[in-house]
Amino acid sequence: MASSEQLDEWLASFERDGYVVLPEIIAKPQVIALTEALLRVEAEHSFGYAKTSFEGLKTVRINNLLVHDEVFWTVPLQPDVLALSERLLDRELLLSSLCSLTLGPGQEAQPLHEDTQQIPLPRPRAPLAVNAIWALSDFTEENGATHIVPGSHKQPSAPPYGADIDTVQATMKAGSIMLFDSALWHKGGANTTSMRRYALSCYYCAGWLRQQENMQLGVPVEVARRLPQRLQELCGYSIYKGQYGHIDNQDPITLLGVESGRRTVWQASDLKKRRDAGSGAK
Ligand SMILES: O=C(O)CCC(=O)C(=O)O
Repeated sequence: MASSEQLDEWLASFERDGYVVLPEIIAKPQVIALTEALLRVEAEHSFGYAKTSFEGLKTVRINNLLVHDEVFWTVPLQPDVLALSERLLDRELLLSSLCSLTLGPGQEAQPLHEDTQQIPLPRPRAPLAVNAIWALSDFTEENGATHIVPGSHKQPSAPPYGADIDTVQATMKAGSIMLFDSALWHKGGANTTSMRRYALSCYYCAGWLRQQENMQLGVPVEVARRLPQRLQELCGYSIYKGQYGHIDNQDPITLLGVESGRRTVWQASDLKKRRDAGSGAK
């Protein structure tokens, strides 16, 4: 885990530029294990190319990765990325989506966009979501390293969709992670090589925002029961600020067998009242 000085430095870059690259923070054996799992899942389920130009007609995207292999459970829990995301979104953040981005040879550049442009809130704004792009291959200009417009998270609007404007490419070594504000203007690059570009997108959102993938139904309950508790919370088995997401006043994590979940805000305020009255009586 990075030092708190290092985390502060990464956070300052993120806030200034809208992104930060964490160079080679994932060890090689983990990069290999993740890539091998992607290949195995792709073959087992005969996943083919995506069907839309946005997702990439020569790109294999495997969604809902948590259900496919336990090795993917480590991704949303990566300590440095999770610590930064918690500082940006608060500790009650959610995992919004977890998917692969395998750019095949001949994949064209994606249309320029930002990831929360459908959310009807004024810009510029505090981060609503942050995307962690995990490079499982070296990201090069030729194989489609993500294009970004540094500082564009501070623009008063999303980019004109697909606009042809100047960008820089986030080239990085395999094992590096680029974390960026969902409001940053960006796009996947074109892959002009004969090799695939392997990557993951681990996308977190504020705890009050709807997740991009429906994790409570998409991850079957028998899988959800086996996840580490922090990952269960990230999937939405949690109550935001003790108010949003409860089931009959219970923290949904209790449905997964965790004995005591968090109190609702209403239960907590009565408890405080009783405690204050009790201490006043002493
Ligand atoms: O593949 C990439 O580098 C970026 C993909 C992306 O931005 C997206 O699908 O929203």
